[in-house]
Amino acid sequence: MRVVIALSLAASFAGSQAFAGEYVVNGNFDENLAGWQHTSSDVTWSATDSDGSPASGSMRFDVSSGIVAQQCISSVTGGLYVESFDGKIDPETFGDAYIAGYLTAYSTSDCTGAPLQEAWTFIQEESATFEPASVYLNAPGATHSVGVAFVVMPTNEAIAFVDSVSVGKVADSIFENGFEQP
Ligand SMILES: [Ca+2]
Repeated sequence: MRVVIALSLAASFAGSQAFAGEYVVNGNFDENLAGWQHTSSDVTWSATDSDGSPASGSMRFDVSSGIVAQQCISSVTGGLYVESFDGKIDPETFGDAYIAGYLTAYSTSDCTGAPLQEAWTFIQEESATFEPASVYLNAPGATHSVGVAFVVMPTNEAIAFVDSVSVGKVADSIFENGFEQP
């Protein structure tokens, strides 16, 4: 019950509460995919930007099987994390597809070993425009790193984009007692 209350409050504060810093490196993909790891040449930088900016781009997936792009936020502690991003499954996609955005807490400092806690959200509708999505992770006290990952999973062949990735930690004081005020 306490967790439900905390997550509900988190949702209501997401729009106005300042985060204690930005944890993601190169979440706007201005020039390249620096800071992101992926195991396939099917993930490339694209000049398509979620805000239409000519000075920025996005991460593009052109995949016929599931693919992962990720980065590890190391040397962090437990608490409530929120990830927001913009995703687009291009209408040229053949068959169905989804973009899954994951946040995963690890006890190690480099996102290895068994996950302590995991949270995810999906974008499943094909669209000509980017759609916003967000997900909260209640990372346990033993957390020492948080993985940020995107999985694009097509039934046939999908073209998808991810942009404007941001991860913040919601102020601890809001959630120690489950209420806005201590
Ligand atoms: Ca961008």
